[in-house]
Amino acid sequence: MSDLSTLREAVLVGNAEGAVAAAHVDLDGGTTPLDLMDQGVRPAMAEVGRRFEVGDYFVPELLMAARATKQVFEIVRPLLVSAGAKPQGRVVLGTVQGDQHDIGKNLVGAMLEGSGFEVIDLGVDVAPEKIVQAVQHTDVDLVGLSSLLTTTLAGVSAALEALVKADVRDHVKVMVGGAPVTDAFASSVGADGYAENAAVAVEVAKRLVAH
Ligand code: B1M
Repeated sequence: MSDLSTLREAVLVGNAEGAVAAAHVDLDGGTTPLDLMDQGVRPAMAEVGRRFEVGDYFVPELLMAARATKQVFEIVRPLLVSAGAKPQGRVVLGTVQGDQHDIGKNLVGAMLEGSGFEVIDLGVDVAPEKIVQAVQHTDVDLVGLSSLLTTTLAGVSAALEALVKADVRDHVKVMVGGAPVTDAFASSVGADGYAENAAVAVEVAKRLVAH
């Protein structure tokens, strides 16, 4: 595996063209698509977040880095999805209400697809009612909720409460994840599983649908 430093640097400065070129070189050099995202892009985005926190970066820099990441993901997604596997189950996936972050959620979705799950992606800023409707109208095995903001952790509990209120909570398993989400938080809101990254999400999803 290459050291991914060119890719990281390109993402960090929001150079989409450079990031795509570096990603091609890294993949040709034997880096796996998942390592490219988790060990190249993700640490770069963490550094983007840190710079934002200390006031060195502002929203435009976040957007440029996100644009670079999305273009890299366009190359990676087909590689993850075409991995193929036996059918595992159907997942409804979404970023919770009030939250626009979707890079991690999309990566989790692509990994699940690559592992044989059918993924119904409800997108970002998903209202609890929309999740309930998806569970009521489709034969769903698992609901996956992503939250990237401490302020939208409330959206995770709201979604779980809505499933209970609509009397469909027992029909599905619920997996949660995202930067501020922890195992303890997942248990406290009554989720069935927590995953800290996309690779773990696949393992947790498989375990949950097997029961
Ligand atoms: Co935002 N943002 N952002 N942002 N942003 C964070 C999250 C932040 C930590 C940055 C910081 O201050 N250090 C901070 C949150 C602080 C907090 O709540 N504690 C923050 C903030 C404050 C904000 C705004 C409020 C900024 C503002 O406007 N003043 C605003 C909110 C908008 C909103 O959502 N309402 C905002 C906006 C944005 C952009 C739109 C500019 C952009 C998002 C673009 C997009 O997603 N389309 C953006 C970005 C890019 C970031 C950072 C820099 C990078 C996020 C990312 O894509 N990471 C982020 C800093 C950081 O994360 N360190 C930050 C890469 C991705 C691969 O990792 O998303 O963690 P991640 O996903 C991982 C795991 O978490 C896990 O697996 C994934 C893959 O391994 N996972 C799951 C995720 N979902 C899962 C679901 C699962 C299982 C695992 O099961 C279902």
